[in-house]
Amino acid sequence: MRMSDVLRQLRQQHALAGARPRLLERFEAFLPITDATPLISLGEGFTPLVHARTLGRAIGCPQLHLKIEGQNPTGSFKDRGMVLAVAKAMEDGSRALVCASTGNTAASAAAYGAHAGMDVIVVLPRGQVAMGKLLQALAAGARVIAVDGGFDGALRAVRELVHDPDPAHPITLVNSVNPFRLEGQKTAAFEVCEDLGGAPDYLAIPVGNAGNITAYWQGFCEYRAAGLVETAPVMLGFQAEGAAPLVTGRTVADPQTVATAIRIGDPASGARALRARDESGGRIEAVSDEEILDAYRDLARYEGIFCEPASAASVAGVRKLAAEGAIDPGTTIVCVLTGHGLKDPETAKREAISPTLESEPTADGIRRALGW
Ligand code: AN7
Repeated sequence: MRMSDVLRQLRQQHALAGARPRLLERFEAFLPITDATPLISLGEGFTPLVHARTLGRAIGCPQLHLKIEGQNPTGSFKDRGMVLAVAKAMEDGSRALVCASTGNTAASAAAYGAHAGMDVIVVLPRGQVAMGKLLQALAAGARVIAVDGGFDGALRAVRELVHDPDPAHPITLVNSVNPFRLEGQKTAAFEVCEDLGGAPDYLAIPVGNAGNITAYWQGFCEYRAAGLVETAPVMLGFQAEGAAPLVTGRTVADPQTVATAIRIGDPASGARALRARDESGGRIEAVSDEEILDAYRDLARYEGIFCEPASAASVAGVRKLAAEGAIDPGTTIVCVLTGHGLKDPETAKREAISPTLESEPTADGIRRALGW
């Protein structure tokens, strides 16, 4: 085929498919959007749902699917809620954003705030933020403040800051206590239903502040109430052992000892997450660091999906429940992978990478290095 024919064909396909949709526009009917809401976009949402055949077979769940939220613009699911929170802040005439964060919310707020021309302040627990996330916030020009006292202390501090507003420095809080965050995040549940042609039997998800599990449950319930799907999934939330306040009988260990997961001792949406669990007949369970890292490595090696360690809690949890016989192998399971592996290069270096082989730049050298 000649080049001009190829181009003509591509143009025709484009005209049929339309441009890439904007998340706020696509799901407008389910979102608190008015004529005055700017429909900003960095290309968030519409992330892939991947059928994990190899890993699914290995853990005895052949219908295992992965929702790859690391493919959002800043590499995590936070962008779905941030786009709406920032659009509503713009609508209100706000000039500045603030959040406390373990890193992904900060990276997202920094990017969308930059896009909106706003000042962004992010308050981070000192020494607990993965390098990729910190660099994203700094690159976007956010003002980064490190505090002691972990994430819970950082969130308390920013809530206090906005509770007692300074007229000289008006500012919008974009943590998930901002209701627009969860409204935006629920769109992931809509996409899962559309890609599967119905709700899955199980939805497995990592839990930190419990905002995302709450948002997914709301999304599934809204699609069911609208008659777009007939069922809603059983919700399975997984917290890192040592930071598992929603799991009965678990105490919160020293957050510093939790190597891989989101270190949150007092989940802001805890009560609503427990309601999602109970209404769906689901569970919230703890998984160990070792189980999380096993799943993290296997996802990359067997499925080609490099997620950040905390994300792998969903797959670790499903693997554990499947091994206990608590999941029917014929069912459709969606595991949410909340963030991209490049967020945390240190953990990748420590846990995931085989050594580099050395060779001179010749075919023979390469054969020798490979042991052929
Ligand atoms: C990869 O960025 O709390 O249960 O400040 O980064 O909705 O809190 C991130 C949490 C799961 C937990 N997976 O979600 C933050 C922050 C990843 C995360 C969670 C987070 P929630």
